[in-house]
Amino acid sequence: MAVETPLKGNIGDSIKRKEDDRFIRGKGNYLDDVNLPGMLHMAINRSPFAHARIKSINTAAAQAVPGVVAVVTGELLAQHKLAWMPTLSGDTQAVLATDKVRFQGQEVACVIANDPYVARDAAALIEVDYDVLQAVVNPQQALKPGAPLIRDEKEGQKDNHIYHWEAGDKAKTDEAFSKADRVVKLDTFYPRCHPSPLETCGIVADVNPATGHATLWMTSQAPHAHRTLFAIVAGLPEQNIRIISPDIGGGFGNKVPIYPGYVVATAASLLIGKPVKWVEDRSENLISTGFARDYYMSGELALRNDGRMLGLRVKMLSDNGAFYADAQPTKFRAGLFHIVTGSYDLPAAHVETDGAYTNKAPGGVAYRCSFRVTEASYLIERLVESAALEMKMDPTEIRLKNFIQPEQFPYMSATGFEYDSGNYPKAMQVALDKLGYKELRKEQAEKRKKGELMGIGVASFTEVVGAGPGKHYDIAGLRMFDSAELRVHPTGKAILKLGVKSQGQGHETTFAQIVTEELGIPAADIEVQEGDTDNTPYGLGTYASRSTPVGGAATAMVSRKLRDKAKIIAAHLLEASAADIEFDHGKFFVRGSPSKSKTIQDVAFAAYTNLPDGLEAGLEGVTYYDPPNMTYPFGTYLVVVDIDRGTGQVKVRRMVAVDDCGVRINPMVVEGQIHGGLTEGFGIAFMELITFDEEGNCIGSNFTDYLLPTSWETPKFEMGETVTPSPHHPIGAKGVGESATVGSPAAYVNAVIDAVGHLGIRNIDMPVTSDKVWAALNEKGAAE
Ligand code: MCN
Ligand code: CUM
Repeated sequence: MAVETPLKGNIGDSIKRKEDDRFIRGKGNYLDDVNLPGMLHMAINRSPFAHARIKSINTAAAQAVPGVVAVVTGELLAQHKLAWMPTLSGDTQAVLATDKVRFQGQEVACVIANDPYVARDAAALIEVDYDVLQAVVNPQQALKPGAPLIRDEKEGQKDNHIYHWEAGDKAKTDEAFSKADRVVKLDTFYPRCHPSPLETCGIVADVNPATGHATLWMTSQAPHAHRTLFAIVAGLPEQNIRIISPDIGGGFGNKVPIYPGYVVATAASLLIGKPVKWVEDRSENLISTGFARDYYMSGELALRNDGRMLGLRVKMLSDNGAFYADAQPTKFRAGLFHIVTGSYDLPAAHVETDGAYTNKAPGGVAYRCSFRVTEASYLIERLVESAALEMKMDPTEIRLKNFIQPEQFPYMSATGFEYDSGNYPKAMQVALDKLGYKELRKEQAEKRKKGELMGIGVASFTEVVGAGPGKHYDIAGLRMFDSAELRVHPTGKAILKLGVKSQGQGHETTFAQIVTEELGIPAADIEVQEGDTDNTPYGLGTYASRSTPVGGAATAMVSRKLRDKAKIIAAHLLEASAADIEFDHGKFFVRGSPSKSKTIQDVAFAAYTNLPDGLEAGLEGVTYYDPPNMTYPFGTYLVVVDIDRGTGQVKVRRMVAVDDCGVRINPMVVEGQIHGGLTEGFGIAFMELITFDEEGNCIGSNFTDYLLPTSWETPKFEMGETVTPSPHHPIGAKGVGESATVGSPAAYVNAVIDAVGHLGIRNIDMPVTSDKVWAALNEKGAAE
């Protein structure tokens, strides 16, 4: 019987995820698992109103509850200059409201008690006297003259407008439109949805009154950046702050912002001198933490009669809620909406965007999105679908006609982005073959004759992930590079420390694999550490699928640094010159004689025991990597749906997803990322919605109103791949963590429109629920 040799964990090996061992045994260490002696608990009193002036706050009843240690109000925080804090986009946000509440669920006061339930009960006893004001619940309403002013505390703020921003070339775009045979227009809305990680947000703040050291266990996707911001906001010396991000039960962007609860718990621990824990419940997470989208988009595509695209014009209006708190580079106010030209060779484009304050929770960019790429991708893919429909072209044909061609890379887009590499026609072909596209079109035609509704949706998305370079990208002024520190111990085992932070993406496995490939140490012998600011090198954290493009590149580079030193040591051991040493998968040998070799383990031991004269001991190093460009993963997604004319119910019959994220480090992990993203895309397209009534009451504040897909609803996915390496990444990898959430919603919606387009239905906004589909059919006299 053949014995299977276990995979060493080189690039391309689908080894099992190391971290899952502790997760599936229930041995993970999540925020709520952190318990310290003498720890107190915090609960938050939140506003029931979306917009109201605070007349008075009476804390007496709460204070009188046995077990309550303190009640913190905005007034108390104001004495320490902590009632307001800066947001990641340079605005300010109330930590605890002092003047007004500006969204339902806003933090008003906090109770600190010796028991979490006592804290909750007491928080409910805080009496707040409100003067209710008119609420503004959408950005169109917010920008009307005479709309209630939400941010009246901001000096110089006379209305609810936040920013106006443009990209591309207006004159050139206008010219393209004037020469066009036809213009196709689409107005669409990408509704507010929520990342909804399984684990909500929380903190255990432990400020030592004797030393002044603050240890903060925090659900943070970016612990280093958060530490710097804490140092600046709280005025604490940065070396006295240690942020530890323990195991994270999903982030999806929700754990990028700094939330008021973190700040109050830290302040409370500082004032009381005891550790304070705060953990949100599900509704608190849904109503007050970083949401996603809420974007109104209007696109126009200028075309020639043969289907060639000439220009793109886009206007967007973004609902940012009461505080402008998107995490996004300061240079790009609307994030990476620039790549709205997608996979197409568009000679001209002009993008305009405005942001408005409303009486809704702040946030806006979170949820597998790379700073608004999701909305951009949705718009262009829906717009191309509309064009195909109006021009009676096959949606694959119009795409093939306009794709940026493989030989055009590196490609400079009309809005000034340099796409690194791609082969769009190939990804589409692989997807079409896998689906059996032609046959299905025939089936569709047959069905249509019988009055049955079947649709095939196409989306050929390109996204952009992996911020920096630092000269173009920053968060709150901090340049976006990332880092890796590698220590190889005498026995040849290693510890890799990273500036990024996994929330479930499998970093402990995949980053070890990069070292395995570069140095030959088996992945099982490499411990990956992240998320502790005292013990990992500075980095900007994990979001925008930047870990592999940036942290992964840093890992490869630090491994190569160590390899160069290892060659000098190997030369010493082999009594040769370092220039003659070759390396192949963990073995060093003199060029031409591979039989006499030293392993990386031999070399590691020698690094501490037997060094050539003059060489420093040890085998360790650190690399800070500032990428020359971002990476541009892409793919084609195809969806087949059947629609019931009696109920409007949409059934996803098939979903084929072909992704290209360059070189795959661990194909199984990549597929897992895509599965998750396709599921989220499905939820966004068909189920998830956070909406608000006229008074600003949040509808969608729990999982019976806000519908996440379970295994019952989720379709089966058929996956395929192409590999177009990134030319500037040391191992050719592009990010993949967001691709499927970015690319799939348009594919699902396009499938629905493909099924009903012949009836004259051009658009149904997400979530495409059966009642909306039925109503659209009914309007055209096509419902049963
Ligand atoms: N990978 C690979 N080969 C590639 C690209 C990636 O093997 N060519 C592996 C990576 O090494 C890593 C994983 O795939 O283990 C995702 O890598 P990457 O695309 O670099 O994304 P990040 O690690 O930076 O993760 C961030 C991304 C984002 S922005 C969101 S939001 C999101 C996502 O990842 N949140 C997630 N996927 C998630 N998955 C889980 N389980 N939980 C989340 O909160
Ligand atoms: Cu924008 S969600 Mo992810 O980039 O953490």
